[in-house]
Amino acid sequence: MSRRFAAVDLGASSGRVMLAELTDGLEGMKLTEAHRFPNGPVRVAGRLYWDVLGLYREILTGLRAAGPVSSIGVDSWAVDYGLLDETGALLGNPVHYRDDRTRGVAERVAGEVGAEALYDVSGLQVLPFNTIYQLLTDRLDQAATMLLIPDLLGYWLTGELGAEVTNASTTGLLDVRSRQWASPLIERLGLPSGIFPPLRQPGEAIGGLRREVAAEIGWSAPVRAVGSHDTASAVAAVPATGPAFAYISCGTWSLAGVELPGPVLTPESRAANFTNEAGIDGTVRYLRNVMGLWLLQECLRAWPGSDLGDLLKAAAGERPFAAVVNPDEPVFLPPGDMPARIAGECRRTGQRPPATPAAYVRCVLESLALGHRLAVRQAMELSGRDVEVVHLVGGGSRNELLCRLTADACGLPVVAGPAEATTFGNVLVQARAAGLVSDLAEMRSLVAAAEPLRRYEPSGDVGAWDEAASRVF
Ligand code: ADP
Ligand code: LRH
Repeated sequence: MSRRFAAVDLGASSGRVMLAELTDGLEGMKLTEAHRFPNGPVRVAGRLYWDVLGLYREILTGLRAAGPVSSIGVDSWAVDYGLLDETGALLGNPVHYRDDRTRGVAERVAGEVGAEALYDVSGLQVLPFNTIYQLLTDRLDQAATMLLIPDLLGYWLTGELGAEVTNASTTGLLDVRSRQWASPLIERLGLPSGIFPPLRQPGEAIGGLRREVAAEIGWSAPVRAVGSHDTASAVAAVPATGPAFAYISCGTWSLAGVELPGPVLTPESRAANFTNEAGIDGTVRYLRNVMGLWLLQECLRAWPGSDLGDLLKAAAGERPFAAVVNPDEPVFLPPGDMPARIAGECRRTGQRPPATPAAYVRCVLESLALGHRLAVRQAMELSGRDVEVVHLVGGGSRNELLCRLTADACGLPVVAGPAEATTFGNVLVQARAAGLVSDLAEMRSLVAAAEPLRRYEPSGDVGAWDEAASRVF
């Protein structure tokens, strides 16, 4: 018998509704794209938002196109949220994590609570936009409930309130040890503890579609919690065959690190700004955010009419190491003229800025490879985990030059794919709840069997990477 599942996966650059077909014998898993739609920041009156209602409408279009399924799972980027009033109505449009409303808040909170104490509770890396800092700038007087984006969409689809735990772990307000809301910290910060809904686990049933939703799409099915943080789903679907692997979930962001059985909360780990996010089955995603293909996306936006494929071909022929930047400079975080900011960073570090779009693309990809190398090396050192192979998943795995540069920079083989790892992770958690799959290892072997993967052996001059790194780190 074959079973169909729908995965709603919202990335920061695009959203998709994917249809997966699995057979009981598990000899094959077929993914098809029912609907894909663009996503991105919308600036309104000086503030950056997500178009959350537009995304909801696209989800309904996608579900209608997908046709009836056994269950639906929703994942999205982390951190951002909507607030509901006591009637369940949305209070204001969710703000985009690239908005500057949290400027200075992380520093203020560290001053008040202590950076060590915060890390000891949440194990989270400090990113200026973590939910904890956003909430402290928000108007909460009317708020009855805070819902992270997939939970908000789940509420609109089913009417049920809850907070899925992998995504809740990106708020800065979840206890990294107990995986419960960190009530003493929430109280200490003066946040209203009642707005944090009960936690739910990946695989748990959320509820059936609201009658009006079922009428609109033409069928009904239960919605099930998955690893609703897109990175949790992506890492669950890394097609690793043993424990000695690092991963880079590479899309708008590159999330680079290792999977561990428990958190690393040492002072060295905090100093390196490594995060301990909650994964499927009690695992820990020990990683750091690298700025990712956002750098390239924003360059392309600055060059109307440019073609990514043509630029990547041209970049492959550009002179190596002409210029590199630290991809994680905070100046790159907001939207805006990316080539100008890259040129500024090159000048600041005593390098001549790239002269052509192809040279900029080369600079971006070598800089990202340097960021990948640093994060993978530090993840190994700080966790003590042995790494023999780096799995690169997400849209970035389609970028052959980036995969090759990452293998060279890390001095490790890179196995690229699947590009839709997040969807696989989302679907496989649903399939497991339906009794079709057993554990993480079996999920991973199913992904490896379902997708052609490419392997890049490291080559080139390691000394040249060391020299390039010394210019910017
Ligand atoms: P997100 O989930 O954050 O929106 P994705 O995982 O979908 O991101 O990855 C999107 C990125 O993948 C694009 O910005 C682009 O750089 C890269 N990408 C997608 N398709 C290709 C392709 N055919 N060749 C090279 N790069 C690609
Ligand atoms: C990737 C991601 C990442 C978060 C960022 C906000 O899409 O979820 O794991 O840090 O978005």
